[in-house]
Amino acid sequence: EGVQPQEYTMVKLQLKQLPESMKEKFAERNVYLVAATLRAETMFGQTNCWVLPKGEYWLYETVTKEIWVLSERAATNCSYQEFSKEMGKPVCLGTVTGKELLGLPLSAPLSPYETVYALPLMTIKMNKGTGIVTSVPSDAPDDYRALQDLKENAELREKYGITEEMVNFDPIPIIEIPELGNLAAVTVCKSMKIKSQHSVKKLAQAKELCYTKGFYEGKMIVKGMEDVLVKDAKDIIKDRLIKEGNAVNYCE
Ligand code: A2H
Repeated sequence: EGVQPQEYTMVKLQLKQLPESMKEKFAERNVYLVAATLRAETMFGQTNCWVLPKGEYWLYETVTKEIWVLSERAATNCSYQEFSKEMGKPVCLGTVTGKELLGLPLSAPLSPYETVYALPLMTIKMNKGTGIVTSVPSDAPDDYRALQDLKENAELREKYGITEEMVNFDPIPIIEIPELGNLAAVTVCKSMKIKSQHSVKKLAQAKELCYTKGFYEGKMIVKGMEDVLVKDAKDIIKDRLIKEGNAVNYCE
């Protein structure tokens, strides 16, 4: 937890199907899992979205009547950042647990996969960002490893009601990094022999390597953005997501 304010992009992944507990009351509403990311330019590589099974999430109603699923803490912060009518008074229409969200289909902006799924990540911190994390296994070691855990472990999938189809998504090459290639997180996790999402120390090293090298030396390889440096792409993509109504700026 730094003392510096952190500037995130909140990316909205719309639920294509509601959890049982919401089906009647919210049938006509647009409901989004709202994920906080520092890497807007990687949204082309989304394969799923992470929630904390034991986490409790608010159904936060924004000033424009959208419903955002995020932590209470994030909802309160949002209410100070022009997303609520009254400052400091977030409207809460109910709560859901992460468990209830598991396995639900979503649409993730900019991802080539038309439908992705909400999956369990045990290392989510509820006191950071929104408590929801979008997953880019090509460039985020944590995401790659957690998705591999679910792919490799049928018992883990069963425990959370996750099917093979929900995890059957390949990492997407979106950024080329000198020496690390176009699936940096995969390369680094393999070469460091990281075997679990709970391998916290190694994952922190892997993350640092991918992040620093990727940000300064990486180039985009997605269509229409070929050769744009990652550090230049970030704001271009962020602005595009915001303009299209798929993201907002968020500070904490
Ligand atoms: B990043 P910082 Cl491709 N708990 O987004 C755990 N992790 C969280 C979180 C929470 N409550 N909220 C956000 N995060 C993740 C993309 C990404 C991210 C890529 C590469 C690196 C990377 C796709 N996942 O982060 O502690 C989110 O994952 C490495 C810096 O505030 C968010 O950005 O610095 C990042 O951690 C925020 O971490």
